[in-house]
Amino acid sequence: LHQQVRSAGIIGAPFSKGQPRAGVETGPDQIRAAGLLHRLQEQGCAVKDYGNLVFEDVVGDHPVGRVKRARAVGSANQRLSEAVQAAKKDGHTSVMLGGDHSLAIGSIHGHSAAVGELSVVWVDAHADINTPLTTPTGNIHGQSMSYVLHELRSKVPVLPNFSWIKPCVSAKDLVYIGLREVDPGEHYILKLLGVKVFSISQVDQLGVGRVMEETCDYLFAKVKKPIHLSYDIDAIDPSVTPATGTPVVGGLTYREGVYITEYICQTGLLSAVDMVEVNPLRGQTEQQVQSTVNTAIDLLLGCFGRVREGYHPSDYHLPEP
Ligand code: NNH
Ligand code: MN
Ligand code: MN
Ligand code: MN
Repeated sequence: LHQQVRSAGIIGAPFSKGQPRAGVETGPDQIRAAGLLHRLQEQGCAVKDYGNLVFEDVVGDHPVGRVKRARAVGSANQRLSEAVQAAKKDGHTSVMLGGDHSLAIGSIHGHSAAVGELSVVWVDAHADINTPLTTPTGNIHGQSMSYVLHELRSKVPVLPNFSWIKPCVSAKDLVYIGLREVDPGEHYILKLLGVKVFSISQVDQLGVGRVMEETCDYLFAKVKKPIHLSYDIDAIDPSVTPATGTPVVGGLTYREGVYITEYICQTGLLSAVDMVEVNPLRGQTEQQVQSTVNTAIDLLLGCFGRVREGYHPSDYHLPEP
């Protein structure tokens, strides 16, 4: 049935202070309530649920320059980093359920602290690579990559509660897929660092099959590093996943989105995944919320060996008449 035994270490991160819209902190519980654990177990995946992290309130978290709620984001991510390190040390593929995408800071940091150098595949409508000085919004969920990239170290001031963060990813080990709303400062950074980007336009041009082949050819050119898949649900078209804080028209189809997870899974290198920005309060109907949550689950099932062609047990016998 399954080529290898997989195990998922689920970490709920009910955190929303990397952006201004309430509701995204309910993502982990909604994704669990829709059956994630059972569905993973059903497909032969071992599951350990570490529960939800508890994030302390931070008083006096006033803006630092343009950056909003730095202290809360810094301390939440420090806690998350430790949880991801623990899940990796227990031998699991770490699954971080967000929460907003600022949580990628702690997830990537903890993953790298546990396993060393990583490849990062960032699937998103947005690049989330603003620095505290280029951000047009001040929201840290639009800045996550800037804190973990070696190459941006000298461009990123150390914010309160961020001093524990050590850059741990090289620009050459990062691939973006699905971008379609990139700020000018971000576009400059991507060109400056020569980051590999498959914008939604390249997905149109090449098709998702070639995008994934080229993604892995590029990342595996020298050595095969463990993969960190950071999946922002807003990468998918809002007709499918409307319940998210910043929907952007013209996104990945459901099928393209799932194909990305199937392809990454079959590399055998997936070591941590983030599923972020599912915000049930942003759905206008129950159907919109369910479609968003169910898509998040299907993406995670794809990460853990689900294939759409179907399966049969290795001892299957065709019934004789
Ligand atoms: N680029 C914008 C910013 O930096 C929007 C980021 N919003 C996201 N990112 N949802 O995935 O604030
Ligand atoms: Mn069942
Ligand atoms: Mn994002
Ligand atoms: Mn996004």
